[in-house]
Amino acid sequence: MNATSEPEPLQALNGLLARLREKVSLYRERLPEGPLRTMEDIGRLPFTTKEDFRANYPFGLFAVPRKDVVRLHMSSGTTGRPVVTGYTRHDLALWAECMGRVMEYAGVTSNDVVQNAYGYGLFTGGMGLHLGAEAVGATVVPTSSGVTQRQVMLMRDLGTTVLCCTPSYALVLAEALHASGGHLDTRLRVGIFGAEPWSDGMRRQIETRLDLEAFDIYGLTELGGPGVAAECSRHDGLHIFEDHFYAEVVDPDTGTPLQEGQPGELVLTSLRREASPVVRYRTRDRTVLTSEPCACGSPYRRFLRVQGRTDDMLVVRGENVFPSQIEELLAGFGGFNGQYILVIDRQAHALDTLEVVLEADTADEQGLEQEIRDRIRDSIGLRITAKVLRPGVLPRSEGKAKRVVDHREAPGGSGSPP
Ligand code: DLL
Repeated sequence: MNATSEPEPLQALNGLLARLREKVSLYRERLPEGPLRTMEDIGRLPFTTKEDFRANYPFGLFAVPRKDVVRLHMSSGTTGRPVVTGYTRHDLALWAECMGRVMEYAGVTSNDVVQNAYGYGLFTGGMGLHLGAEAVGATVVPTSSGVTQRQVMLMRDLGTTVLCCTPSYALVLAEALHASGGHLDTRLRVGIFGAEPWSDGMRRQIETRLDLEAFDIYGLTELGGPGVAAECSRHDGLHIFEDHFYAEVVDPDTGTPLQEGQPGELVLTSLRREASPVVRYRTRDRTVLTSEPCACGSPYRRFLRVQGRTDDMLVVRGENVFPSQIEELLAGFGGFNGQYILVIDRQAHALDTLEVVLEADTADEQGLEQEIRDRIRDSIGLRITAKVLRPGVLPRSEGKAKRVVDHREAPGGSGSPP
């Protein structure tokens, strides 16, 4: 696991800044003159935000002429214009290199059959994982997401050994596998899961139900998709591929760079991308950086599992909580099958309420509801109500799960604004 070391990060960064000043008007206006002397000087440069992408839609942030762009991907988000990212031929080669590394970290080789159930299309997941599987010479089965019964059939018939998809879809596939045939009877050994927050508790559930070793991978459209960071076999944080991406963690409120070990917002700079490079992109993802050496021997620093996005943090009666913290607690309850939603509401002139709605196989629903209420109050300090449903009732997700239903802002919703 050696870094491909050329060019050195500082040299790459200064080359990037010079290119951006020349080619991209937003950066020409914002970036100071002259090269940086150390990597840490990057903290003096301005941030790039999702709003910058939207304001420059579709090609305003591109650093090469459109004729040199051979691929576009994008993410829609919930509102507004999509975020567009472009790739030159060289960018695709770099992406394949990073994604090949993701596969190597998970121990995937040419002996493997990789079923890629990330969505193919504008989303970066499908094509990204596809590149990685091909880079290590595995046999790729590009199923894309959905058509769950066919996924299950192919998994058995083709002897799939590696499953790639979102963690929430992995749960759906596990359910379908167990429902058809009563026992697992697959050759699965590795799962490569990412694109949404998931707790360690969820990891244990998926690993047990699918009888595989689960690896967390991270990336985002603005940085070219998956392949920014990935877990190794130690499963103790995600190694950042620092020869391609420079990572900082900043205070989400002030933007001040934080020391390693302090939790904050991840900020990323792409060092080598040609078509859509970014400087100091504010991901809004919450994590912690560490340069403690990892037993796997990787030269790359790590960040801990991403808890969630700043915008997904729930603020209920003044308490801050990430859905993944609640998920982690739920995963400890026997009978819980991994399916849940969090419903937030506000009745007129009343405090916010949070109801945890989950599926569980239990004979004592009320007892379980009580236990969950107590556990969440004792661990997170949050008063909630719990509602246990029988398995199979909540909507299933083929991609990124929508875990939070917030009625507080609905016009004329269940509660009128106070
Ligand atoms: O989700 C890229 C990707 C595809 C990553 C396949 C991993 C696997 P976007 O749709 O732009 O891109 O969403 C990016 O998803 O800012 C995080 O909030 C979240 N996210 C991605 N990976 C993880 C992860 C892809 N492992 C946004 N843990 C990011 C937690 C993740 N959140």
